[in-house]
Amino acid sequence: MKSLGEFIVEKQAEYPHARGNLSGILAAIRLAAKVINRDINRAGLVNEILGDAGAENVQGEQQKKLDVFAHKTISAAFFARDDVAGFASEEEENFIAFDSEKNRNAKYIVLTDPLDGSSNIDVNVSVGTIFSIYRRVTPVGTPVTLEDFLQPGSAQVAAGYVVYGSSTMLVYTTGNGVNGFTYDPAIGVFALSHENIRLPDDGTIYSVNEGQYLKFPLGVKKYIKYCQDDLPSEGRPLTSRYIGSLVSDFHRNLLKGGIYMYPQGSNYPNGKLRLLYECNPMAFLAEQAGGMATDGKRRILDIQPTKLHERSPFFVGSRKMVEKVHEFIEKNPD
Ligand code: AHM
Ligand code: MG
Repeated sequence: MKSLGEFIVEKQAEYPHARGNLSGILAAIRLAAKVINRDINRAGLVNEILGDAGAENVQGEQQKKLDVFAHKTISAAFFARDDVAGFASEEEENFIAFDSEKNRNAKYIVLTDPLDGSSNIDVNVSVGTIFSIYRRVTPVGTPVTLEDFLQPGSAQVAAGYVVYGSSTMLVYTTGNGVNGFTYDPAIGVFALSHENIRLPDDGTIYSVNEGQYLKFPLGVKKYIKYCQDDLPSEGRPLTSRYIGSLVSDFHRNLLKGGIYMYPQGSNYPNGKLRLLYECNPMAFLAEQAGGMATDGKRRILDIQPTKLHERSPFFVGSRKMVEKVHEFIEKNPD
């Protein structure tokens, strides 16, 4: 068995000049994941962590107690180390500039969705933590600024997620393939279980909130009808699977092949998902596994963000499926 810790050390050794900062950040995420995992597993038993926090986040969404708790856990895990200069999260309007001298001297910033799909917590459905890591663009030694966070996804140094599912897994990339680690709670170790994950080029699963169908652009509606066509010779109808937890839906499609879509709609003119800590990290993982991620027209990783909590339409998964939905979008402008 190879643990995540061993794997990280091994990878770091391939870069003789690496100083271990990125490894330190991954170790902080690993620790936070264990703490969040423990609390999610007890969510039905412990009143203090189940239910609404009674406040809204910057997106105007109800915060769950576990959202707040996960945000604090991750933030504390980073602050306890010296490798992160700044941190931004779905749960806070502004980024946090860690202001100890050591943190100001750090090279990296991290963006996270601490608990994605949290509306699923109360009903025991899988949720996740998403992270995205960049090298800062402002000089080390100074406090980080918004500019450090508004980098295109192509500048990500590492990205990944933790899925708290029937088992808990951590999946990440540093730009050299995608690897997955399954948590063994008995020994408290993430063990390498999915080496060099490849996203199948084509798939049979489409994931979209079809309740929003009438609000979608025409091209997306037509693609959904294409998925539903009864054409066994071409492998259709496809299978519809939608958990409503991006991490879980993405993870299933990553392993089995499929497409996940959150298009723009009349209720969400720019889509629902956030570019910086939902779309970009998933796009980086998808591409690293051989898949594709776009906003229906542009490659997600090429988009220059202008706001911390910017939203984007999102189409991600098997290359052929994303190309197919593009054909429909191009042929059917609204
Ligand atoms: P969250 O970060 O507030 O949990 O919202 C993001 C989630 C995604 O995990 C999921 O794919 C999507 O919202 C589901 O949205 P909808 O309920 O509109 O289908
Ligand atoms: Mg989210």
